[in-house]
Amino acid sequence: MTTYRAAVVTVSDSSAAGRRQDTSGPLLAGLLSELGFVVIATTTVPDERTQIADLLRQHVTAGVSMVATTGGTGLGPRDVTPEATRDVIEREIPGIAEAMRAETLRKTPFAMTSRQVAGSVGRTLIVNFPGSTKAVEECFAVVRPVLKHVVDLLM
Ligand code: MTE
Ligand code: CU1
Repeated sequence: MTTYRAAVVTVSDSSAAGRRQDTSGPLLAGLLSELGFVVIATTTVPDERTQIADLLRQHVTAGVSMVATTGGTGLGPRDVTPEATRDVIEREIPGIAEAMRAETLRKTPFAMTSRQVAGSVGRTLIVNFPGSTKAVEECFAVVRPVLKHVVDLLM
């Protein structure tokens, strides 16, 4: 039987500095566990493009099936998660991000402000989620039915 391993990365200056409790990372880890992924790491990194990209590459090298990030997808001057993700992925999978935005736009017009991307590098899928727990819940519900199949396609 295939073991699906995942890593969760919370991108947030305040959480990385310990000024703010990270709730979205643990939520994402819980949702992935429920789906059958073994979550090997839940880490926090500041909104720094090179640090985010380095951490993503570490997880890719460790051979996880999926890296889920939360935060840093918006329009703030320090929001660089999409750029860091593009630094690492080989192939973008626009449909995954488009589906999350389009489907959750029915719940909030602010969904259009998230620049989240998804893509693959080698056998690893990377998916950006917005920062709030509400957004993580809503967006995860959209991709939940396809995640394992997407990961299978990369193997
Ligand atoms: N997407 C969904 N589905 N639900 C939400 O509540 N919040 C939006 C957006 N995407 C939201 C969402 C808001 S208010 C912001 S500012 C952006 O995600 C970016 O969030 P981030 O910079 O924390 O990633
Ligand atoms: Cu916002």
